[in-house]
Amino acid sequence: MNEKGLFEEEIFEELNCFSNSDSNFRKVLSSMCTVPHPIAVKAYNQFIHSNIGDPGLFHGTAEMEKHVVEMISDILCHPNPKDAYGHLTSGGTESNIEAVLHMKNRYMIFCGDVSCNNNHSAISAVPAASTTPAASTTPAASTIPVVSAANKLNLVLPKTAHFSFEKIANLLDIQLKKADVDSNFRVIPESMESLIDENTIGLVGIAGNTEFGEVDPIEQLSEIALKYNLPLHIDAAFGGFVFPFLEKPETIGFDVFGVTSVSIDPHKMGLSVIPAGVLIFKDESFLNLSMDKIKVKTPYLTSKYQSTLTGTRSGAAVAATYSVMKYLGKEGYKKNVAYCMDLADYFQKELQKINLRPYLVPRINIVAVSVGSYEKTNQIRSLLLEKYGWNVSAAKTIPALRFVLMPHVTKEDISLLISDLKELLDSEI
Ligand code: 0PR
Repeated sequence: MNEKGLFEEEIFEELNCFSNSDSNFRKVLSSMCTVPHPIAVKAYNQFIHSNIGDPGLFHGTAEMEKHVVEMISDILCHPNPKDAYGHLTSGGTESNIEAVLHMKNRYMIFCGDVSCNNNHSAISAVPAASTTPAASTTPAASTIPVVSAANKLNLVLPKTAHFSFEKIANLLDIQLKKADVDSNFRVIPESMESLIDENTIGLVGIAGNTEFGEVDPIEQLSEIALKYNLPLHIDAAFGGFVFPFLEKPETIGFDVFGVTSVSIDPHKMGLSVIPAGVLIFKDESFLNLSMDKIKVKTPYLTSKYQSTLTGTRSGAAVAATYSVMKYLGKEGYKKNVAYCMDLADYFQKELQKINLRPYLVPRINIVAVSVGSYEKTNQIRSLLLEKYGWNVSAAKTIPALRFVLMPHVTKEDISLLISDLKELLDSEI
């Protein structure tokens, strides 16, 4: 570190150099993030000092966080948004970690884990199955045996789940049981059900999978979750701000009875700043006992307890998310999604002109295109960047280029990209 401080001009000269090497999203079709909305940036700056990890110092921001949770619960069709329980996180990874942590805790409590120092009975840890239409098919808690040390606890999820779940498996020492997907990359419910055993802590469905943007059959997953009395977490990190705003909106949230939690990222299609994720539970009662395991006393803070995974949390991200949601309203998000879907449509038409077509009819603004083997796909991906400056990604499930049509992309960009892609394909690399 330099001994003496630099002048502001010197620092900003350096910063300009750094930022010149960063992308400004021009020619970027690989990212699920975009340029944040100016309103979000303005609000972010106003609340730059705010830490909702210490809510007593930032009552206003804490109040705003409640509103954000309520607005998002509304988007996710919660029958009573005020009953939803949630908070802002740094993004999809943290939200998924915390959702699965609660599943694991719930299971351990359910099985009478000795380390659990609460006074409630194990049966009360089960979500309110007695109020569900499927209550009669719910197995009694006592029929689920205590996990043996030899068998790891497991999470049942689609093969297409985001890599954040690999981190979760490592962190929480659980096994991932990956269910097969159909030709549209939607999970096959029977495959999910066949993987459930006495060590299963919960199920995951995806609304907008990372590679193809597809959505799993959430209603069927819900039926399975209710049948086995398991929590069902929906990873809507990307799709949460897309599916509800499509011309024909898709059900991905709490109007499906068995859904117990959802992760949804304002810093992706929500047009907020990074880092802004949200984790929402249907209601707090589901968490009661698990929360006791996570909750820590915070004697020197303004609140008595903290039950979030992280301590210090960005109040600025709360303000940014609150502001952009208020500013755009549902109408604004519908326009944003319509713009991206129009790009996806245009992209398909342009692809046809060079004899390519999407692997699937895109459900949302993610398009996968086959151009040959894995090797050829990677070669084209690299050349698109090296020769023309295009950032695109490659799928891993199948050999295909993957394009994310975010709001910063234009039709002019697409035409140019297609002509560069044609030149590469014609050059017989
Ligand atoms: N769940 C799903 C379905 C996701 O697609 C992602 C991220 C996550 C969870 C994790 O979210 P965070 O990265 O916010 O923790 N998907 C993007 C991806 O892996 C994240 C991303 C975004 C990567 C922008 C690069 C980038 O430029 O592609």
